[in-house]
Amino acid sequence: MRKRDSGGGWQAVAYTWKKSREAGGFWKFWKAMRSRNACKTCALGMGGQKGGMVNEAGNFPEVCKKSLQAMAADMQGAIAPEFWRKYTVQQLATFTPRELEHCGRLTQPLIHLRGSRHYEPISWDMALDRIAKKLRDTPPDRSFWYFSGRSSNEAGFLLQLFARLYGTNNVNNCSFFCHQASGVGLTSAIGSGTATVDLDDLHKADLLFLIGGNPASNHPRLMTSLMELRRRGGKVIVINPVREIGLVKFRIPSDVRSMLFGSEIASSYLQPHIGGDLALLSGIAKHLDEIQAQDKPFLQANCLDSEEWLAHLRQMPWDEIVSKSGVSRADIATTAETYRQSKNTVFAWTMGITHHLHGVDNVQAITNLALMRGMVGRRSAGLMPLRGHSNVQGLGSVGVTPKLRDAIFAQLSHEYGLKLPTTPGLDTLACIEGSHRRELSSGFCLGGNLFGSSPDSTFAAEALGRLDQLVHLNTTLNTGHAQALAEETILLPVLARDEEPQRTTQESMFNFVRISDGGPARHAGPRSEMEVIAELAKRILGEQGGGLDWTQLRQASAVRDMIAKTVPGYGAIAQVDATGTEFPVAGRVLHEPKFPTPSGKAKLFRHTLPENALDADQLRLMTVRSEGQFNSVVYEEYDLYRHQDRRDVILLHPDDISRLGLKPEQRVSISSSVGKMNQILVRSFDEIRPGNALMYYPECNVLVPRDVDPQSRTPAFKNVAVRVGV
Ligand SMILES: Nc1nc2c(c(=O)[nH]1)N[C@H]1C(S)=C(S)[C@@H](COP(=O)(O)OP(=O)(O)OC[C@H]3O[C@@H](n4cnc5c(=O)[nH]c(N)nc54)[C@H](O)[C@@H]3O)O[C@H]1N2
Ligand SMILES: Nc1nc2c(c(=O)[nH]1)N[C@H]1C(S)=C(S)[C@@H](COP(=O)(O)OP(=O)(O)OC[C@H]3O[C@@H](n4cnc5c(=O)[nH]c(N)nc54)[C@H](O)[C@@H]3O)O[C@H]1N2
Ligand SMILES: [Mo]
Repeated sequence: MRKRDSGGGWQAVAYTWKKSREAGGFWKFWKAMRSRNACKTCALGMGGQKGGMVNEAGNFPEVCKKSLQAMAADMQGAIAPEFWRKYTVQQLATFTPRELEHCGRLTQPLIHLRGSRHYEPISWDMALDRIAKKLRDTPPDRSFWYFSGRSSNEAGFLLQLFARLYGTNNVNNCSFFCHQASGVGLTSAIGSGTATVDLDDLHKADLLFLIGGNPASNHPRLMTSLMELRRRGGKVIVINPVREIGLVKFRIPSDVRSMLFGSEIASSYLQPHIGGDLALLSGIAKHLDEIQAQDKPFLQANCLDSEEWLAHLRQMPWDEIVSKSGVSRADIATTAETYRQSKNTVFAWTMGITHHLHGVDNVQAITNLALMRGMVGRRSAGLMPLRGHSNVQGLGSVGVTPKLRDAIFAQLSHEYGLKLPTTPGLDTLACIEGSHRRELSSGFCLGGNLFGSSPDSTFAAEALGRLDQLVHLNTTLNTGHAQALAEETILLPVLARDEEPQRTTQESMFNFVRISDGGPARHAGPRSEMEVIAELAKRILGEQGGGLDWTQLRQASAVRDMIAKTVPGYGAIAQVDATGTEFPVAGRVLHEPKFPTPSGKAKLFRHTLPENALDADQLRLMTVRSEGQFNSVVYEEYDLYRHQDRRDVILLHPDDISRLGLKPEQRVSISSSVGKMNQILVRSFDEIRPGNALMYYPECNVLVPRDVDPQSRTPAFKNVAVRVGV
């Protein structure tokens, strides 16, 4: 493959044409992309009432490749009825994630019973009956309820409510594999778990720290904001062990100048070791303290524990900071100087920060650095976790967490008189582990690919395999449907967001609630998620419905009324039907230094730097996304910007290749404490910091151990010690 000098560009435009042909013609595709529905991919919050490809500030066109891929995937034909007779589950288990996604849309309910060779079609009525019967016979705390991040606020609210009325708090979403550390870290420091900025703040910043993320691939629309920031004279400091080409230079498809010449994105690029961020961030703060660049009045007036924190930094040895971060003292000083000169800094971060055993510490360290110069609690500056799924944040807001937030619990109990469980409930990995110990026997998944996303795939398959029943509501086939079969596995085909018969809502990472109008179903067969949930609730909770009328709750507007009355900041959702107006969640964006903590002040946290040393023959492995995938769904095998044409590769720095006596293109085995992958191709990759390695998720989840960050329960997907065997 020809090495590229930039991300984006004509290739992205040509891709639009290719996808539109696959989807049955340009106009059909264009209409689908422009329909009034929130974009299906990341949480930047495109689309909604102003029409597709429009951002929250009303700018058009905002195109990204992933949204095209997701749309084309939903516009696929149906999986033919013969398919299920033709392929055994054993054969399906050998399909790659890409092959499974391209089989087409799921349109009929299916069941697989242990011992049977095939999935069998089953009617909706029979499928729902079987699920209802099994759940009625199961003690509620032996069940778990997993949510991905693509479902609407309405479906999410309804399913968590049903699960609790049924009797369990084993309710969780993919956040425990994603941004949980951001939520926990931010809440501990500033009392609120989401971004403190809106799009307007981002557009006024003069410096952005981009830490542990690859938005050129994963949040492409952010690239326009970064280009504009540079054009108005601002700076972008990238912190990433990999020099991602799209973060060096990007060609924004909607901008002529950028398309022709490319836009420089990073003004400086720091390449720490994997896991070196905590040391690096502490080092930047230590340098600022040494040059007396902290905002003392702000710290005194608005923060707790700043003196203790500074004292802790002062005794932290520079040697330790430099060796653990992998960044030189001089580079740390230069970065601190750049930050000192900035008037309005925004800190953005993604999985390179959260996927660690010290993910919460990482997030607190970012917050410390921002507070140190008074960059939180005012306009044009602040904290911005770049969220994953298009509605993962909304699901968290409306109650998809094990323990229900006190405010929601109180409202549901008082306003509606509901009896809800008070147990702590289990997080995502705890549900997998409980299944393995046979303490859980029923699983219900609203979207996603729980098997494919979990660490230690061998263990995850065993665990899910021990369940009596596993139910999936999905749009397409994925690896979980073939490689993690329970005693009885049921697939229920559901409508995508833009096929819903009723309006739904989604919350973007800027805390802005977007409206999706829905649209005509593309296939007969799939049902609305809300309809399936309400029907099951009716069958399981019986006449009394746990105190609610589940026939009425099929109406999205009735669900929104409940959300308005119970979810903090969501009052305006009650007007969505009358006015069609999108709204910011109240109380989230922080433009005043009044923090929603018990004391009203923000808090600074002290950290010890984690050991990051390896044996001489070990490497630190990060498991990441390629340009051609959305999580466990692989659309294309190639990774355009890292110029890789296949996925069964390990990317190593040339120095490590020679140090370990390897050769590029050689086949090797990669082993960790939990698993081994054979026949992996060594690829020479100058862009990675020596000592570190890169492989593609989800295939390499067999190597990721189940150790989690004790504070957020998130696995260290980005820091796996591995050995290369020949
Ligand atoms: N196209 C596309 N878009 C997506 C997704 C997708 O799969 N495809 N997924 C969505 C979801 S759910 C999420 S959560 C986001 C994910 O968005 P990202 O977090 O950008 O995705 P990853 O591929 O996991 O990449 C993480 C980046 O972190 C860097 N990194 C790894 N380890 C470290 C470290 O220790 N320190 C630092 N500083 N950096 C490190 C890697 O080099 C890589 O550039 O994207 C969302 N958007
Ligand atoms: N090794 C490693 N593991 C990781 C990560 C990593 O970086 N490295 N990243 C982690 C992260 S950040 C995340 S968020 C998780 C992702 O975890 P999940 O959210 O569980 O997984 P996805 O792959 O996004 O789910 C894909 C499936 O969603 C279904 N789907 C698509 N649209 C819809 C819809 O509208 N409704 C319904 N009901 N279903 C739909 C499709 O059938 C598709 O097969 O993975 C985590 N696992
Ligand atoms: Mo994610």
